[in-house]
Amino acid sequence: MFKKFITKIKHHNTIGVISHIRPDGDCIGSQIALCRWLDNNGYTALAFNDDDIPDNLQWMASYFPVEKPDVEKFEQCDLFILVDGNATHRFGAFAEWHENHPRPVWIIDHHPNPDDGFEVVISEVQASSTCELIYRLYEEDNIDQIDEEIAKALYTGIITDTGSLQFDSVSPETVEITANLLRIGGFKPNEIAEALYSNKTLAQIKLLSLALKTIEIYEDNQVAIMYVTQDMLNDTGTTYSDCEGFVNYPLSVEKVKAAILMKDHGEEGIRMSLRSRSEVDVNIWARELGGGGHKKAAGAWHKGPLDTAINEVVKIGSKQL
Ligand SMILES: [Mn+2]
Repeated sequence: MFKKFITKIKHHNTIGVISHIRPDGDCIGSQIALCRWLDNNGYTALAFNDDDIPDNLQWMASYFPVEKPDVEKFEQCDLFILVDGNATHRFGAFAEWHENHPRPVWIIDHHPNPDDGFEVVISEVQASSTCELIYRLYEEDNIDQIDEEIAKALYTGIITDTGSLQFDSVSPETVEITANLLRIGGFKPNEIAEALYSNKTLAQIKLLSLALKTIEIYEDNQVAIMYVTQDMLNDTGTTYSDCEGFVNYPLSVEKVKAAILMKDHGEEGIRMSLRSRSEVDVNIWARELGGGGHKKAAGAWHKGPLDTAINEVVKIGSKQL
């Protein structure tokens, strides 16, 4: 899968690796593990992300520095690799800069329907995560280059993108790879799980309790919707970044096939996270709303207000029930 990639990259020296806006464990894990591979193999790697790295992933950033976009540093790069996304607009300031500064762009990703125009495309929809793909890069090149830090970064991406190996994107190979990473890295699963999940503040739990009260069921128990408003954030002293994982609660109601978390951003509209645990394809659902993602997890915006958003979004989703 990476044969051409490994050969072709020899023509480059300074490589900018960019992870998508609103970063998650998979994009940061794959970005860091790829930068370490580049570094190990004599390239100069620079890592960029528009947004702050979430608190529960900060520990990973000590393995390789992830910087804010910097035009002067962009200028130094003779190649860019986008990880965990397949449309340039998902990569923030780089997208705008690149319009006027054409340079080759490659992608490594597992989302469906990549945009045209990328010079090298490693796109595997069957892969559980981009980190699973970066593991295969090491496997095809030199697996001995995976050290404890790289193993932890790759493991984290796989765990966070698969709901701790629970989603149907998980193959026997995914589990074998995570086992190998534990063996190579010499760490225990609880070490990463605690860093990722056991760091909730009391304010986050109070916000969760307000959000849980909003769960309503639609379409004969098949769709569950939960929402968070700015008043709830004000009452608990939280921000929307504190809603991580909330959507799993409406999704866990019995018989529910798909769930949506709606975050009311007032004038800006409603930000929606859609999740499925059935044949319902939330990527199709979100695309009809101008968003997108995967079959089982997607996102979109609605102009609001909340009541209208709920009615319209349920109506669109009901076509798949
Ligand atoms: Mn991913």
